[in-house]
Amino acid sequence: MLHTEYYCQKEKQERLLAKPNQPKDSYNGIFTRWQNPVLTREHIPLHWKYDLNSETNPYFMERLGVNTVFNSGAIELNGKFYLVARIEGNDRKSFFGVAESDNPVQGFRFWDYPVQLPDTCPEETDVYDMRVTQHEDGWIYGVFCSESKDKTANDLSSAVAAAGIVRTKNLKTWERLDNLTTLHSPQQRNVVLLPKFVNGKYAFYTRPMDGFISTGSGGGIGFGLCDDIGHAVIDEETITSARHYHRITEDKNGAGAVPIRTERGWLHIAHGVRNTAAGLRYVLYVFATDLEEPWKVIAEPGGYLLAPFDEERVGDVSNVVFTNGAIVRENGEVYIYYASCDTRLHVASTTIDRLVDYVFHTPQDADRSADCVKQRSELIAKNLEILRVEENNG
Ligand code: BGC
Ligand code: BMA
Repeated sequence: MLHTEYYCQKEKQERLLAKPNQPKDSYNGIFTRWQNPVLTREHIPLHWKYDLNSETNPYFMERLGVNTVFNSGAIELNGKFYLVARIEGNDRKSFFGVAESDNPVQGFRFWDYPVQLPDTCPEETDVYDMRVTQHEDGWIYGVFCSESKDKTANDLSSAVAAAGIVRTKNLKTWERLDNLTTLHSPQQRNVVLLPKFVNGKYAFYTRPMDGFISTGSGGGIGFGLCDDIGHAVIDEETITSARHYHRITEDKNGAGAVPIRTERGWLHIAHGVRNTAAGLRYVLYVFATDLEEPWKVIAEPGGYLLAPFDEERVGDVSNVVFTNGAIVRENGEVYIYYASCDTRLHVASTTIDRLVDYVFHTPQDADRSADCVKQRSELIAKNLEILRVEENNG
């Protein structure tokens, strides 16, 4: 006999999973935010948290609670939408879970078990933020952060971040490959595999950094090639989108979703971080790289694409939006899955055409207040002229 509370909780969850999503009533012409988060801790199957045996769990208590569901890889396969989400237990350890839906903005349901990632690194403490790349070699790759304790440091919270690599054909059985080695950077986070070979090699966007948190001398998002995906080693990392003083990327930046191939170039939805009195602030931004030489930035609008607004601003790690997955449909629709505050996962929708227009026609960062006012005043002057003509005609 199941506890009566099971039925109450189950019904509540079914209502949540069946809830239709609606676009939000905010406009910028670039993308549409959707009202309901697509994944939260309330989406976690009850049998992942409770012991359903009333004898061993008479109070129907959570035995293994889940704290948050957020940063998620994303892929469409055979007309279905899959999110490979970062799930954090009450114990702070993260793991991955696949949630599936017929609809890109609602109805995501976790499979029966979390991802059984092959346990090949005894020193690995935590795994998170998987980017899912459908590669032209026929495999689906997952590249994620593999975090271990830094045994050389006295500081208890000192850690080492590396890029773990797995591959699969069905998101069910995963083969673990060697972690990525970057010869010139001791740590890596936010590594993303490009879906296409470049000069016959596997191409990664990296994020060279000196320490676990600080990117130090790391100038921005890197790019590197490797021959053997089974033992991936990158020698040279070329900086693509760079960090800049007084821009949204001043403190750090990193690749986000798997880059989107368009006729004009690769589109990148990345994150930029600046430091504030209230801590780090994470926003999403966009840049484009050349199709043939994908380490060359060919356009980078000034400012952010998407920043934490309203209820997105508060959570475990406040003032953060982060993406590591987007789905691009054959009809040109784009669904950007972004988490707020390391707590829940949202979706914003747009199209390739809009993103291309955005990336190539949004002004670059003018870098100085005076020049920003000039930039805006030019826009205003042209617009006032248009309005004047319109008024005379009307
Ligand atoms: C956390 C990540 C975070 C990183 C750097 C890790 O321990 O799990 O969410 O990005 O630290 O702050
Ligand atoms: C990072 C990421 C994310 C996280 C963000 C904010 O460095 O790798 O996991 O969303 O910090 O805490």
